[in-house]
Amino acid sequence: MVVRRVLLSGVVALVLALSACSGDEEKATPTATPTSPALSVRDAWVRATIQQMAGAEQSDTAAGMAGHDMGGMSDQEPSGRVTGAFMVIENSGDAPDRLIGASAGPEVAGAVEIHETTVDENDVMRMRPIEAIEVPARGSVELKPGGYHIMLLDVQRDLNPGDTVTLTLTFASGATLDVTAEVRALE
Ligand SMILES: [Cu+2]
Repeated sequence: MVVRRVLLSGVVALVLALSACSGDEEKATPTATPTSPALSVRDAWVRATIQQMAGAEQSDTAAGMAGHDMGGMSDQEPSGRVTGAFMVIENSGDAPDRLIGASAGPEVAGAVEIHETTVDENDVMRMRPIEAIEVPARGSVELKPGGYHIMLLDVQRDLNPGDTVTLTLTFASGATLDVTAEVRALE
């Protein structure tokens, strides 16, 4: 406890929360982990899948989705349906956190990854899986087309505007958040 006492109160709370729910192991079980009161999500949405099937008038972002770099995902069919989830993650706590995983349930997506879209020197948009997205203390991070996003791979059904998708976000602190994302067409 001596070590913990010298830490910031927010960090102490996280350490205690982790040790309380993880028992002897460091890894947290998502279903048993309490939602962090410091983390919240707003403006969550998922791009409709039908949009990218049309193909005719794709925006740069949709084209980027279609031309997705499947590096490291060789077990995925390149032609499999993919889409992105976007939101603002807010952290009211004194300690930064990191989004390290997300899931949508096997009935929605065969796999879910955290991605970053970047533009290379030839103005080509590329996406790549990343390990985490930093959520700053007393700040927020935006997941948006052309930037950070949650990638739904091997999508199992049509996602039409007005549908909702429930995503479970997992953070490095051990916190999880269930997010209801509305399906929207790309504008
Ligand atoms: Cu992606």
